[in-house]
Parts: sequence; structure tokens; C-alpha cells
Amino acid sequence: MTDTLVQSTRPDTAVRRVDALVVGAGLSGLYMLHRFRGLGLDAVVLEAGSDIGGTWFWNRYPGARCDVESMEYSYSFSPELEQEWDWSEKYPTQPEILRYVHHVADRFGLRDGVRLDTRVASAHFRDAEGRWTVTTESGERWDTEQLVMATGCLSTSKLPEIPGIDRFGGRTLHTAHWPHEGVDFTGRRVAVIGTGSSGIQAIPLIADEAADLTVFQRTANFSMPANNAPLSDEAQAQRKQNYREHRRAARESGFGVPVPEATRSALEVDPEERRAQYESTWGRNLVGLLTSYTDSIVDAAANETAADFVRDKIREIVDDPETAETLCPRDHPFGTKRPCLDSGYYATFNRGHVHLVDLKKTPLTEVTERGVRTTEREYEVDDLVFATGFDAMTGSLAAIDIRGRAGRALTDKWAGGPVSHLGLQVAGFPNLYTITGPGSPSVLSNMMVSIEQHVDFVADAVHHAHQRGDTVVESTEEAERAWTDHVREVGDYTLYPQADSWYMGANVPGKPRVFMAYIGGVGAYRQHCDQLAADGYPGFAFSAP
Ligand code: NA7
Repeated sequence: MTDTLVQSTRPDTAVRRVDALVVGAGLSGLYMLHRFRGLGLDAVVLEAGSDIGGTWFWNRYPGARCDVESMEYSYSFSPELEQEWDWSEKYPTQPEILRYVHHVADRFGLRDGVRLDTRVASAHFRDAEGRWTVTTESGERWDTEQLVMATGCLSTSKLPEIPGIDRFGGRTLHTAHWPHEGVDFTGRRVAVIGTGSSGIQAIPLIADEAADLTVFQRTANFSMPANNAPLSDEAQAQRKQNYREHRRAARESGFGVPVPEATRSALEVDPEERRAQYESTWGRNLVGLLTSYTDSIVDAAANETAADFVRDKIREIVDDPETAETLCPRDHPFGTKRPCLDSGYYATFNRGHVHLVDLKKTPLTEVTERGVRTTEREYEVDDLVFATGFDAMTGSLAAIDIRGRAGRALTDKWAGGPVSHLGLQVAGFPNLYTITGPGSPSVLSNMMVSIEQHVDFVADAVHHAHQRGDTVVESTEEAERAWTDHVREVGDYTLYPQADSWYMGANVPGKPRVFMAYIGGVGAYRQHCDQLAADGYPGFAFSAP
């Protein structure tokens, strides 16, 4: 470790003093460590898990896979790394991404900067010194100038708010806490609750093993075929030759994935041509259908043409018309909940031992000793799989007692929903940075593109401060207000606020209903951030207490 031990006034504890603490050793935390070390800073990463990898360490359920292509969901900061790493499939599996993370940690010598099994409990800013005291759950204390929350947007998992979950006598699993040794469902009766990305990826594979599988669906989701396949050496070599150009296009795009820019409204083309366009995107990638026309995500009628197209596909695949109708999403515009990429999800419902329960008609009421009960009946199962998602974007920040100037709690400041400057900083919380935080493109983008851009922005801002002889960087209230208003305005222009999505906080009872991500696009967002840096960081105050 690079930290120095400083004896505190309390004889029983030592406070470890560093320049920078990073919370979380996922893809953002590790790159942040690399950048801080490049600036010559004494930096340490605290990680709650027993190993590095973040999301890809925890989410080990069958079929867990990224929905962005391997060669795009990878770091771009090192051309040598880009050239030497080979991906085996179009879409990377969780184990392959985890191998990549370990390779990166070894290649850049990052492991000795990470403290594993260390969960942060609190972070309190000391006004007079302009430094943070960070305390871990085991009582370790750290004293740091910079504090970067690289805690991920989907890291605090959640269970349904129904009684009896502890009562169940069989195996209980959550997709986000999957046993490392794997789970054998052979011959078992299984219930899966939740049909977001995790459920949709896991269900076909669980169905392969289980004797009987019941899927409990609250909201039908739009899913498209991944068409996953091995990556050929030629395809990989070709991309590697053009990597710089491809990365540039990703950075300038809307979602961090290069796709042709739409020029026309979905409503100005005739239905045949529109259908052909949608067909050409089907099975290509996650964003092609949504970016086919200029108004797909802002105009309800335009959006409905895409939604109709997917519903027709579902009806083509699913044999039983009633099951097909239950699987057809009707309560939110296409894309306003993150669409899924699947491998055989809808066809799984053609298998005799797979059943679908519509929780909109018969809601869950409780978990019993033997299974789950809806308003209609009890379902007896051996295994209960929760694919019920996360307290997204703010959950992992709210779980830490974060206090800024004058002891103000972040949860207090965010009581009405998150406010931020660029999704990166919160006024009154100096030197605290949230990587891909609420108010930035984050979950609406290829996370790798957004992670690298945020980490680079933070490293550059800290370096700029130090060059001025300052140690404190703090967003102003005005800049925060203006940015938060802008995020809301752009969000309100779209259809996103119409959905009961985790983007809106709607999956967590009592959470303020606010569209938490910035939909202005990663390209426009990057340009704005770059301009601020070029102009000497207006909206940020620099000081040296
Ligand atoms: P998601 O996408 O939040 O999906 C969770 C699913 O669980 C979703 O279908 C929920 O229905 C369902 N859910 C949540 N709570 C309940 C209760 N109480 N009862 C019944 N059903 C419930 O999480 P994932 O892990 O699948 O994916 C997260 C992201 O990871 C994904 O978007 C990608 O970015 C990768 P709801 O829709 O809330 O009605």
C-alpha cells in the first residue's frame, strides 16, 4: 500500500492519510486509481467485495452478459491494451469481462492500491482543513483530500416489498449476489421474479435445467435478439486497425455506440419503408431501433411504430396467443425502460415446462414456506430467484453517511431527488466526485465511454487545482442549479418520464420521482465538459484552506 500511517489522537485507532480515496474497484474505480497515480498522487481504492470487478464481480447469474459489444465495452485509454486483448464473442460474458478487469489490474499494477472486503460507512468533510474523514464498517479511518465515489449505478440490489421472504424453506437467490460456485437447477421447480435484463438473460438458461419454471412478470419488457456469435479473428483485426476512428465516433455519439444519425421523422415515411428500416436494425444492437428516426424517443406516435414492431415480433415467436399478449409491453413507450438483448427469451415460453404469471392481474402477496403466493393462488417451488433489480443511481450513495460542509447530509440535500453539477459534483460537498452520477449520461450510454470521460475530467480538474496551488474544488450553487434545470428540461422533452422505470426511481417505494439521467447525449455532454475545462472551469470554485 502507498498510504502512510499517521497516529491519531485516539490511541486505539490509526488514521491513514492519503491524497485520494476511491470507493469501488469496478471499471471506474480502477481507471481512477490509474489516473491518480499518473498524477503522482497517493491514492487508495476501498472495495466492499472480496475481489475487484464491481458489477462484473457480483452479477454472476446464468447468461450474465453485457448488452454493448465487447470491442466497444472496453477501455480506450491505452492503445496497447486495445491491441493485445482479444475478445471471444460479439457480446462479452460476465466471466470474460472479469478476466479483462483482472488483466487490466495486473497490466497497470493496480492491485496493491485496492483494499478488498472494506465497505465504507461514512464520509464527513472537515470544513476547516478542506479534507474528508472516511470511516469503514470495521472502524478503519482514512483522511483524504479527494474522494471519488466509483460505486456504480446498479450496485444496491433490492427485493420485493412483500412479507415472508425469510420464511421460504428452499433456496433463495438474487441475480446480483449469485453464488460463485454456480447453481444447479437440474430437476428442480424454480420461480423467477422479475423480467428486466437480468431475468431475461437468465430465464432461458434456467429453463434448460429446471424441471419446471414459473416466471413472475410485473412489467412486460421490450427485448430484442442479441444475435450473439463468436468474434472472428478477421473482424477483430479490422476493428483493431480502425480503433481510434471507432472510439472517436463512440465518444461523439448519443449513446456511446456509433450508429448512423437519423434524419427523418418516423411519421414521414410510409409503413413499408419504416418496417424495412426497423427490420434492418433487428438483432444488430441495443440502440438501432431507437435511433432509426429523429422523434422515436420524443413523440408518442413515432415511438408507437417501434413498439408495434417489437410486439409483432413477440407474437411471431410465441406460440400461445394469450402468453404472447402477456409478454407484449403496453404500459411504457419503447426505450423508456432500458430495452433488453436476449438469446431465446420469448421462445422459452413455448416450452411445456415454462409458465408465465402476470403480476399485473394477480399481484404477489407473500412468500410462503413452500413458494410464493399471488392474489390467485400459491406456487410451490424449490428455488426462488429474485431478478428484481436495484435501487439505481442513488442507492449506493445514500447507503453511505456522506456529509459535506457544515455537516449537511447528502441524503438531506437529495431528499427531493438528486441535484448535481454535471452529475459529477454536488455543491457543498467539495472534492467529492460521483463517477457516472445522477445528472450525467451514465446509464443511458455505453458505460465505458462515460466512465472514461468522467474519470479523465476528475483527474484533469484535480491536476488543474494543484497546479494553481489549490486543494479544494467545489461546484457552485448556481452551476448546480443551472445544470439540474437543464437535465430536467431535456428529460421532460422526451417520453422517458412517462415510464415507471428505475431511471425515474419508480421501482423503489418512496423514492422521489425524478428522471435521474442526462439524455442530451454523450457527445454533447463531453463537448460541454471539455469547453468548461478549456475555459478554466467556470462553475467550479478553487481554494486552499
Ligand atoms: P431491472 O431492469 O430493474 O428489472 C427488475 C425486474 O424485477 C423488473 O421486471 C421489475 O418489474 C421486477 N420487480 C421489481 N420489484 C418487483 C416486485 N416487488 N414484484 C415483482 N416484480 C418486481 O433489473 P435488472 O437486474 O434486470 O437489470 C438492471 C440493469 O442491468 C439493466 O437495465 C441493464 O442496464 C443491466 P417492474 O419493471 O419494476 O415492474
